[in-house]
Amino acid sequence: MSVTTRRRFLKTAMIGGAAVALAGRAHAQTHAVRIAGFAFQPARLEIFAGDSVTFVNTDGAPHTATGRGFDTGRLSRGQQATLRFDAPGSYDYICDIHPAMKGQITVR
Ligand SMILES: [Cu+2]
Repeated sequence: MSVTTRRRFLKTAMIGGAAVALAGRAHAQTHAVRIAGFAFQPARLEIFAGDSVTFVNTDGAPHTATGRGFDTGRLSRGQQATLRFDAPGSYDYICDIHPAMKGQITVR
């Protein structure tokens, strides 16, 4: 994608209500999930509570990452959204526009 067509926006959301203290971890990490070829890459991701995930759409088609309690909203090509996961659990998600696209984030 070219610099001129690349649009960015940043969205933050807290998953699971109140922020949780990051026990024993000095730095929360931000992980990347690329949306390409109508698939989430990686489709399964394991993170720690307090970490964030940045979803980046590199497809020409618009996509979302939508799960219980979180939603990137519609991402056009080159757009990204960052969501923070504070509550441990397993989060299945889909693309709201193409529900056959599936992913899972496990929060330890
Ligand atoms: Cu999609």
